[in-house]
Order: sequence, then structure tokens, then C-alpha cells
Amino acid sequence: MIECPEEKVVEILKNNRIDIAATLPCDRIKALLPLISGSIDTIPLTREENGVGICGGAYLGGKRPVMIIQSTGIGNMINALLSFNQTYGIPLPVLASWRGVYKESIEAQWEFGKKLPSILDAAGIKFTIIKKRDELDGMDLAIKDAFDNLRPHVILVSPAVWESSSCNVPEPLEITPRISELDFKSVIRKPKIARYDAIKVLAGVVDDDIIIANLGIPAKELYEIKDRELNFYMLGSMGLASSIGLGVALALKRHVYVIDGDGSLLMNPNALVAIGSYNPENLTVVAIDNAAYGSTGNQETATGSQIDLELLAKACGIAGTVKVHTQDELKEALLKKTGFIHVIVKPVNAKCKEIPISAREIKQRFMKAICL
Ligand SMILES: Cc1ncc(C[n+]2csc(CCOP(=O)(O)OP(=O)(O)O)c2C)c(N)n1
Repeated sequence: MIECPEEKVVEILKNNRIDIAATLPCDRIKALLPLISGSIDTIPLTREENGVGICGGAYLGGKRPVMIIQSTGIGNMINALLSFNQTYGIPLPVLASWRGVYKESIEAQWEFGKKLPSILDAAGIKFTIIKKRDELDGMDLAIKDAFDNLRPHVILVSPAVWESSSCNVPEPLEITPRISELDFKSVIRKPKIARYDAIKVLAGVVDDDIIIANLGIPAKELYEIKDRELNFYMLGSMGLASSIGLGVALALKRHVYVIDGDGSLLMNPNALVAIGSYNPENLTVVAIDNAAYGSTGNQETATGSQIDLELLAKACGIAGTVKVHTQDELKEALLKKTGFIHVIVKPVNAKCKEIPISAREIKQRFMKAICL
């Protein structure tokens, strides 16, 4: 009889050489999470989909990540699991505390929890159900399946597994008393350059640096300007460019530039929250702001009149930020490797063809180029 099944889980993760855990709490795993963060590098998430990007980036950089979340979080990840992990062949074991099915008193858990196996089945996402402690070895097989077969694998763990565990839950931390002050003035002028001009400047300064290119027209423009094996072109999973960039930057020493967009950053500002808590020196987010969803026909976004992305980045704790309007200003900021470069551009799309390489080729040649 295992006294503390949580310890067994940590042992399974360690035996599988898991070196990054991206987590978001569930009450049922409150004794597991501190054990995880005590023995594996842990990235606390603010939304699960963001974790899919960070873990994917970490994998591209040579790490072996896992996500540990509540099962409801799968609902926040499903597009990314399909359009990123399944499409590119990127492994991701997901340990999900399975709510809604076992001694569940919260009504809001019932609908999704009960239907989750059918949802995963319909989506073609591999999953393993662990109903009791003596089935925990199934977790080991599921993790191996994810890495051997380059796919996500969800492990639905019933709360029954943790029942009457002898593991302790630590005391909570209190808020850190502090003063927040912001001395910030920013001027957004009439844009002079287009996204294409900005990407040209970036392509001109990279040496053996990495570029993660946002989905849609930005990726196509980069492909046309300068295709290279160290370019990772996103084809889906809108919102995850900077999350992927963060994951790669945390895994590797090399510099990582992310071409992101205003629409995408506003879809997943959680990426900025995560970046702000690490501020890796080897990451530059090039936030190309055309105040529009450019790739889908230039529908306006809130950056046109309401939100200043540089201010948002600062509010999220990103240390180095700058706003640029010209190619020269952009070049200077890129050479300084500023953490967040807010590039003001016109809503203009170059006429580019589809990227003629498959998602799996994009991934394979990228990983080969960084010598993994
Ligand atoms: C979840 C999701 N919603 C919507 C889309 C459609 N879509 C693809 S690219 C894009 C616009 C992205 O805008 P932005 O990040 O500002 O970049 P831009 O194209 O302007 O450079 C949209 C809405 C999508 N692919 N995925």
C-alpha cells in the first residue's frame, strides 16, 4: 500500500527524465504540486493553453516537459493540442486531475468531466484513465507513449488516487508587501512602415538566432524574405507564439526572437505574464502592431485606440521595453536584444504564397539545426 501516492508520481516523472512541469492547481492535487515544484523546474501557469506553448517550446529546445492541471483545463487547450502538438508531432504528457466523476459536489464540474473521455476520443487525443492507486504505473506508460510517438497523451487521474494520502499540504504564502510605481509616457505616431519591412529588418540581423513566427501572413512573409532552418513557422495555435518563444528561451542559451501580433497577444496576454516572471535575457518579443487582425482581412483590434501593448508588457513585469516606428529604430532595438519591442506598422499585407513545407518538416529541420 502506498502511503503517499504523490511521491510515487514524482518518482515516475523523474524516472522518465521529466525536467519541466507547467502547472495550474486543482484542489485534489494540492499535496502533489508542492512536491513537484520541490523537485522539478516548475512553471506556474495562468491559463492552460499558454502551458501548451511553453512546454512545446521547451521540447523544441531539448527538454522533456509535462503539464499538471485540472481536467477542466483541457477545455482551454484543445485547439492547441490539435493544431500544434498533433500537427507538428510534439509530445506532451498531461496529468489531469479528473473532476466531475468521483465524489464530485461541484455541479459545474459534472458536464465537462463526464464528457471528457468522449471529447478526447472524438479529437483523436490519446488518454489513459487512472482510477486507483495501484493503476499509477499507467502514468509511466502514458508518458513513454507521448515521447515515443510524438503526441499529446492525457492522463485522467481520479481523486480516488489521492484519498487519505499522508502527504502534507504546506502553509500558503502571503502577498509580498510592495509599492508599484510607473513612470511611463508613450507616443504612438502615424505608422510609416509595414509588417513586411519590420520582418526584413529582423531577418537582416539574425545570425544563428532563432525566430518563432506567428501564424498567418507574418510566417509567410518571413518565409519569403528569408527562409532558414532556425525559423519556426506557426501554422495554427493562435496566441502561442510568445509562449513557444519563452519555452525555447528557457531551454536553450541561444537568442530567440518572436514575431508576434497585436491580435494574438490580446488573445493570450498570459504569455506576457509568464515572460514577465522570468524575463529571460535571450528572448525578444517583436510585437508587430498593425492594430488589426491582418491575416484575416484587417479587422480592427483594441490596440488601434485603447490598449498600448508596451504598457501591457510593462504591467506584466517585462523588464526591457521600447516602442519603434521606423526600420532604423527597430534595428537598434533588435541589436540591443530588448525584451519587448512594440513595432507600430500599417495594416498592409504582402502578397505571399503558402509555406510549402509541412509542419513536421518545420519542426524536424528546426530541431536538427539547433543540434538536438
Ligand atoms: C483561435 C483562432 N481564432 C481565430 C483564428 C483566425 N486567425 C488567424 S490569424 C488571425 C489574425 C492574427 O492577428 P495578429 O496577431 O494581429 O497578426 P497579424 O495577422 O495582424 O500580423 C486570426 C484572427 C485562428 N487561426 N485561431
